[in-house]
This record gives sequence, structure tokens and C-alpha cells, in this order.
Amino acid sequence: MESIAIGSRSIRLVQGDITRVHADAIVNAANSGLLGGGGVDGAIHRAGGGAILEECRAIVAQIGSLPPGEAVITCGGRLSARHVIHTVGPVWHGGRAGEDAMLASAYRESLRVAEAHELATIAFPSISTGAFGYPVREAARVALDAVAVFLGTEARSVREVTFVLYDRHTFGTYADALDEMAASGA
Ligand code: AR6
Repeated sequence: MESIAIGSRSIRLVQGDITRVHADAIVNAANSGLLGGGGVDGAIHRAGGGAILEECRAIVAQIGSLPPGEAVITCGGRLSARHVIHTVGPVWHGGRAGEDAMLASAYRESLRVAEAHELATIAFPSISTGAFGYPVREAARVALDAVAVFLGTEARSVREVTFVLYDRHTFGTYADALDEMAASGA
């Protein structure tokens, strides 16, 4: 399954490069230092240019570092997206260190930042499943559940959440998890 409706809102899955997506905001799977890195973080800063990094530096000057599970917003620089919401997922330590709650929080807090800016269309990568080592199957369930709950309860301005999955395996795993969610009646 590649999309699901939650009332008048929706979750969609696409395979691709999030730096090329048109949306009110794309979400960056950053680290607490907020000054760039590898993976999707590196790709977003490369494609978006120095304006994003400049705003990140200003945020770091204010708050020091961004704890896992929280989120902040910058401009989108040269990206097609108007904004970048930067969040930090958990590093996988085997699954008994509160990783699921932390991952759910990263999605929820990103969406709360989007609401605070009255944004409607948001794109997420698969947070934590690259360098941070979170197993994709477990991460997909947590991510889809967190977003579905948000859309069904808290959402006002946010109407469409797109997961932009980079590789075929991650895309297929999220599609399976969405099937399971739909079958369970969520
Ligand atoms: N578009 C969409 N997804 C992408 C892209 C892209 N252009 N590039 C990679 N991915 P990761 P994490 C996928 O490692 O696990 C960074 O160094 C990737 O295939 O980017 O949260 C940060 O600075 C994977 O499925 O993020 C942090 O230090 C997913 O994005 C750390 O890595 C997440 O992989 C964060 O690790």
C-alpha cells in the first residue's frame, strides 16, 4: 500500500531523493550538533546551500544542541521545499533504551513545529535507519503509527505527510508496514 487516508488527511509513501521534493517542509534526520553530517543530512545541506547552515548556527548559538526527539525549523535555502525541519532520532542500542518513544517523539515534534508555522505538506525521510542503525521494520511501524496518531488527533494545518524513502528495500518495508496498519484498522 502506498497511501492511506486519515479523515481528510493522508500519508503517502514514495521512493526517491527528499532534496528534490516540493513541500512546505522536508524533515532532516540531523544530529544534535545541527551543523551537517552524512546521509540525508549531508544531502540536504549540499543541495540547500549555506543559508540553512547559517540558520542552524544561530540556533546552536541559542540552544547549544538539539536533544534527540526534538525539532527546530530553518529556511529551505535553494531547495524546492520552503523550510527544513531538523530533528534528531535515537541511536539504536538494541531496542530497550527507549528508542521507540524517542523515534515517535522525533516525528511528533517535527509535526508540531510544522503546525506552529501553519504548514500543510511535510516530507520525512526514514529517520534513524541509516547511520543510527535502527532496524527498518521496527522504525517503519513506529514512524507510521506516530504520524497517523498525530494526523488523527492534533493536526490542524498539516494535511499531507509523505515518506520519501531512498532505497527500494526501505520503501518496500514501509509499504508492508502501511498494509499492516490498514489491516489492523488504525
Ligand atoms: N533522500 C531521502 N532519504 C535519504 C537520502 C535522500 N537524499 N539520503 C539518505 N537517505 P541517515 P540517521 C536515507 O544515515 O540514521 C548523519 O550523518 C538513508 O538511506 O541519513 O537518522 C546525521 O548528521 C536512510 O534510509 O540518518 C546524523 O549524524 C535514511 O535516510 C546521522 O547521520 C536515514 O539515514 C543520522 O542518522
